Amino acid sequence: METTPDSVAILYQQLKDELNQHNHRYYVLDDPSVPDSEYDRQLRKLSEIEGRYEGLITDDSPSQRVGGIALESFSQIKHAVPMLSLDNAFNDVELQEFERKVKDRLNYSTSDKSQQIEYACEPKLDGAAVSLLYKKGSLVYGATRGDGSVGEDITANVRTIKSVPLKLQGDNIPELLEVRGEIYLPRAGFDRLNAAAISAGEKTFVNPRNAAAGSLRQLDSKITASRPLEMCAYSVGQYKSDIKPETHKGMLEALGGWGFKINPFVEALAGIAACEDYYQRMVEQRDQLPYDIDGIVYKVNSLKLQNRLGFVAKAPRWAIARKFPAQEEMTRLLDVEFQVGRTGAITPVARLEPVFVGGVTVSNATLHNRDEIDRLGLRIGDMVIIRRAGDVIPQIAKVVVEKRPLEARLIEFPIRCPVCQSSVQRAEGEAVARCSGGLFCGAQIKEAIKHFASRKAMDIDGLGDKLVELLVDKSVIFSVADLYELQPTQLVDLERMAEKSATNLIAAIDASKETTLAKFLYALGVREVGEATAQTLANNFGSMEPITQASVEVLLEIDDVGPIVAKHIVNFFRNPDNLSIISALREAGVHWPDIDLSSQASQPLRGQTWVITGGMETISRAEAKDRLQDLGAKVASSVSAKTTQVVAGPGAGSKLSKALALEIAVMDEAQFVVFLADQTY
Ligand code: JCF
Repeated sequence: METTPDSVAILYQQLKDELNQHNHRYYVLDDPSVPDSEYDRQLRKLSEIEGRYEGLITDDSPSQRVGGIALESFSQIKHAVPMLSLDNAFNDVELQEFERKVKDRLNYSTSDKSQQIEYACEPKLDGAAVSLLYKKGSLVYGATRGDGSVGEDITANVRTIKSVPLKLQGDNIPELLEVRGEIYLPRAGFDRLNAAAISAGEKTFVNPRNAAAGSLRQLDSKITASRPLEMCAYSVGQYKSDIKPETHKGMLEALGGWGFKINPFVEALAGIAACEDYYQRMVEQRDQLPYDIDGIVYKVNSLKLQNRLGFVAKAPRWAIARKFPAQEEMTRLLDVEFQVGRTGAITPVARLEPVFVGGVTVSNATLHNRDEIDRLGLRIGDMVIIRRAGDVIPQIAKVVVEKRPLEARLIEFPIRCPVCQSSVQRAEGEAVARCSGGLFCGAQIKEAIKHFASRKAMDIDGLGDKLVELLVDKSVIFSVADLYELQPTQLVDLERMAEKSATNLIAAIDASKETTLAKFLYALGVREVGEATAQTLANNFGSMEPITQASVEVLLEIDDVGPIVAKHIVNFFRNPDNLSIISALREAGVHWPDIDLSSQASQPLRGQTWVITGGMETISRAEAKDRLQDLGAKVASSVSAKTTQVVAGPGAGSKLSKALALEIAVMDEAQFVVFLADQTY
């Protein structure tokens, strides 16, 4: 054996200390200070050193224990069958290595293709492992993994999780069944939990796994009950039953039959090449899944073969986890820049040292607003944990305070707009700061024009974002109205613009003059007025003038228009600059057919307010609402003196009583269906 140089011994001790520190933060406190990828790297480095200098290994090495320590505040449960962990493969070569070892041990030929091993493949959920014991079909206890041989009794907590059966269902219920599985928090639940934590001014969780583990460790099970946790079963510990499935997949199917949630992507595939293909397929699906997965688990499917293979230390020889690219990585915050949006909203954007995370290279992350910066306690120069999961934009999940450099700088939020120097204002109770420059601000002009030209608005083909920026930067145009005055020569003078594209663009701008009231309204970019609201406004008012003059009260009469939108609409049309842009556009020839409200014979219910209550058996509520709106009625959710007609389905309650008290006409579902059939379109 090699002797250990002093430098290696020092490095080894440092690594051990650091890893033990990470372990404590991660397993005991549920508050990791570095991403898993960093932890994995350090652990691999440690294993490498231990592989080379065996004499160094001590009992306190993180490699000598898998998992965390059982907390004393919960009582302990000894696992009769140890809870195993999984060895990792980080690439195809390591996966092939795994298969070679399996075949070697089973005396299978590595060249004869007829001697294929069948593997059960499944996504590896990123949550917290649990063991659930059932006697004669009833849940006896639930335990965490702990260190694999002793865990914590979290029975009260697991009982609150809806996907954990309290009593097994189906046939052939085993006398004794210990189910192993993963408790996890779907991404949507995680986002909700963190949003609630932010509004309560509390600390957020870094990722769904920490949130799940933290939720399970609550001494008050009411807190656990309030968290949208789920449980998915993936294997079996103790087992006493007359029926014995022969494969892992068969066992999972039996578990499914007894009422456990089983991952729908489980497949049994022959040979490691098919497993690599499965990995590729799941990598492609990963972002679309509603929960985080951090890899694929492959298990020798035959339980008899699993038995023959056995396990080493804490991991089975018959299974391996092929890891995905990490969804969290550590990198440095180089700078924070401030972007100005269409409505003047100032968004801080983090410029990062590029880092590969969740399968892509990330060099920017949004910081949402000033509160987010304060909440994170972020400084320029900090090491940060970037999380990118699902289709969403990368987020800064946490600052690694331990790694803050001496020269880290506080982030100064601008008091003047970085583009037009107008003052930045933040309305009472609003998280967003805005540039007060309005259409004086170059950034707001650019965004307004991009929005105006976009497909669902005026649909000006060939007027892309880059061109808009160029036109505004070169002072060729100052507002959307200027688009209609553009001359081909002005465009050709711009770099990169050929004569042909200039002519095409002018033609597209010309074609956009013929539009609809709804599209035009949407194109104006009134705050909070999306496509649907624009359509509603057009249908209700029929033409532009009454919209520009509508009061908040009048607007509130309209279904789907709330007080905030109403205020934005009124403010927009009170602004003389906006009115003069609208006039200029109309003078330039932008036009649309007005909607003749008086002759809307197809809308016999115009001016009426209907309320639907109770269930419906022959028509869905959504469809009933659509039909009524098509007929011109407003569909309200509560009964008042203004209600014209109530439709009461089976089970109608207080709304029906109120309608009867107010002597409002009521029809039942059968009458309603006949009524609809009588309406001719
Ligand atoms: O989804 C998981 N996190 C997962 C973990 C799935 C499995 O089939 C596992 C596991 C840990 C150990 N199987 C073992 C044996």
